[in-house]
Amino acid sequence: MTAPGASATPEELAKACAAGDRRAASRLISLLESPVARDAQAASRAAGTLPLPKQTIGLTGPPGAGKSTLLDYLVGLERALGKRVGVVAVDPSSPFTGGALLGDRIRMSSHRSDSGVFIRSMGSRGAQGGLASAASDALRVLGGAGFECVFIETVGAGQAETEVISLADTICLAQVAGLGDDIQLMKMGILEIADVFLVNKADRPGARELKEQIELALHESPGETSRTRRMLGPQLSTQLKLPVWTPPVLLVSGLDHTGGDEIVQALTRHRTYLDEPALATALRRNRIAREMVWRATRRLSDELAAQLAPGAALAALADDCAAGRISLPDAIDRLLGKHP
Ligand SMILES: Nc1nc2c(ncn2[C@@H]2O[C@H](COP(=O)(O)OP(=O)(O)OP(=O)(O)O)[C@@H](O)[C@H]2O)c(=O)[nH]1
Ligand SMILES: [Mg+2]
Repeated sequence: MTAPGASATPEELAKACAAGDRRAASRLISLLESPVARDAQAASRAAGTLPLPKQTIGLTGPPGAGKSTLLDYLVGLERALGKRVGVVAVDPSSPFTGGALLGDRIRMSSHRSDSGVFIRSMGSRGAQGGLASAASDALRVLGGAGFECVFIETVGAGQAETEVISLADTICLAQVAGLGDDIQLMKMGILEIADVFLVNKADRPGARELKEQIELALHESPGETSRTRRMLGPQLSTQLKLPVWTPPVLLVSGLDHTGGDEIVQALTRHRTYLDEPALATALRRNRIAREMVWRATRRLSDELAAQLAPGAALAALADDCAAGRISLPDAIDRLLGKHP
């Protein structure tokens, strides 16, 4: 098959992806991030026909926790198992687009020349749906292009990052000693987001203590900490006889290359856990349904924001409200056309 030309449509690019053309994959992802709504939408539709990767692994954690360094190491280990590996590094604060995150580039440079590895940074919000939608579509592009194991790196802060990380089948949370205390961990609600805990920079003081703190917190945590169970809800979990998943807490160092085999083992174990057929079906449905809801919500909210743009009608309502002629809830009803 000849490579698609410069004027190739998103459908042609998607077809070329499915035939394993990585340049087409790269171009389709750029289109997903396009500020031109029409292009981004067309790319999203074309990407939507491609399959998700067999395994998507989210890696999140505070800035500087060593995520990219760890990924560089993990990519090598997964490659050694013969898998084709993708990495999508999502950084909403990045002013760059198109894989130009300097740090990620340098840290993962050891895989740059490997055609079995695809590394991509995404920072642009694009024209529609936001970063999480573009990242989700990018996962399909990579799945379509034959990358069976795809990592998503993100700093776990705002709404967009939460959506991005929830796209992963398995979530790893990297923590390092010295950034905050166990209380801090609990406050952040981190016990509930991860399937696997990575206490990174094991070469530094305090790592072992942090591992013990997390294990203790998991042990003492009231109620259900399993992400899968929370995602499916108690009723469906009981129906599916969902076994308990106790998140492993692993001491690792991306820099020293220690603990990687344990990570790969934990990822495989979690994959096997999720692959039980009835559970896999329920999770697939749940994931797509959740994504449909947040994408639809986003679309409605964008449409509404455009409709409600400041204008004479809004100003008049605000004046009425300020003068006490109408209450704020009534003014909002009227703004939304819910009042005659
Ligand atoms: N001592 C030690 N330092 C490490 C280790 N892993 C990474 N670092 C260092 O920590 C710093 C941050 O590493 P990154 O891999 O960029 O961390 P990150 O979590 O990807 O950072 P952001 O993407 O900016 O959130 C770098 O200076 C690394 O060299 C480790 O295992 N031990
Ligand atoms: Mg990084």
